Amino acid sequence: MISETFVASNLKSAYKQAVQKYGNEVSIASAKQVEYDDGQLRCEIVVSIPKEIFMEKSFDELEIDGISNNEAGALLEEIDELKIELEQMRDGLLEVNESSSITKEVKTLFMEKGIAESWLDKIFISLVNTEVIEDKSLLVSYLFEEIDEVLKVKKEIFDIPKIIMLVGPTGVGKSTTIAKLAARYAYLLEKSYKVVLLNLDSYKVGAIEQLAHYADIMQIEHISISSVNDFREKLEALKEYDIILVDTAGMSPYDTQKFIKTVEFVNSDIQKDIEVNLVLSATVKYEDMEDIYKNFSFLNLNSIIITKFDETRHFGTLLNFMLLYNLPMSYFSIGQEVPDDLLVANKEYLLEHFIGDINEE
Ligand SMILES: Nc1nc2c(ncn2[C@@H]2O[C@H](COP(=O)(O)OP(=O)(O)OP(=O)(O)O)[C@@H](O)[C@H]2O)c(=O)[nH]1
Ligand SMILES: [Mg+2]
Repeated sequence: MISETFVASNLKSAYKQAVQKYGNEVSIASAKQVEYDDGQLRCEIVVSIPKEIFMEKSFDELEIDGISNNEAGALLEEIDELKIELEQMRDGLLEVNESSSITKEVKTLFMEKGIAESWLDKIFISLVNTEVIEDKSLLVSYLFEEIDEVLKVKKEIFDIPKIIMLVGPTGVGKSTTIAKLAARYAYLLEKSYKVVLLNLDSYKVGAIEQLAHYADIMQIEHISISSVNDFREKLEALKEYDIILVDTAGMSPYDTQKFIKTVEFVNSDIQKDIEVNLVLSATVKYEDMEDIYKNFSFLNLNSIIITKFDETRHFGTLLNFMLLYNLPMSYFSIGQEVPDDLLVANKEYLLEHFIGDINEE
């Protein structure tokens, strides 16, 4: 192992520097706060870098001429041995984590709330031999900070004309959210946008009526689309509109036929890109998450709308989805009322709910 010191204003930034330079395999050997001559407190960490990685990074910047095949072979062999050593050390570190009662307690707490073990392990490994891992509240705050850093929010930008399509599993609240968005863009912002609703949802009895009902109340134009050709023609004819909201049929992640149809719409040859929002209920089941992402990601997802915030107090599964797939969030639906129960997505709201759930322990 090779040691190197990194200095930054806080532990996390110092660790980040080390990771940027040497990758995720570095581990913190020690950490301390030091007062510098300018009166500022800084965090000094000493990281251990596996020899193999240190060599690799150093050699990356060097030109090595005339290295013989034998020498290269020996070097590769040594690297292989180091790799095995490294894996053993990694396992050892995991054991260290497992045996500490604080990490165990915090890990169980977050896992019970839905956060993936692999995600937590990655963080715990980076904290071995630091004070953070020895203090429960420090460790919990560190995890919240990490979550906050990974979550992404999509800014509401009106680069009009704009086509916004909502896709998602059945009954998650796509049509209700479309109605809320229509009201927001047409009436509730400083500027009024010219909005039209399109409905690709022709599979379900009552689906067209539902959206038409909202459209009539809001006096917003509403059009049903029958085919990809029709879609193309209608978009061409609707050029003077600022925002075109497209509702789609709810799809079970296993309904291949509907997927193929929707992919055709998303990829149709039109002038403007479609901004595809996956609508996901905050009550999503852990077992369904992966299938939902795998299947819907074929639709070039741009962002996520989370609905039914009011129907659960447990947000870990949802948060886990965000941490794993890292799509930006655009809006939150927090109830059935049109148009009131809609928020522009913000991390604080989601984190506050998650922290509330954790603190109920
Ligand atoms: N509690 C709660 N209910 C909601 C929310 N958003 C929508 N709903 C309700 O969920 C039900 C289904 O809403 P829809 O908007 O029809 O859902 P959808 O995704 O369009 O459904 P399909 O088109 O059948 O796939 C309705 O009863 C809505 O009032 C929400 O944020 N909270
Ligand atoms: Mg619908």
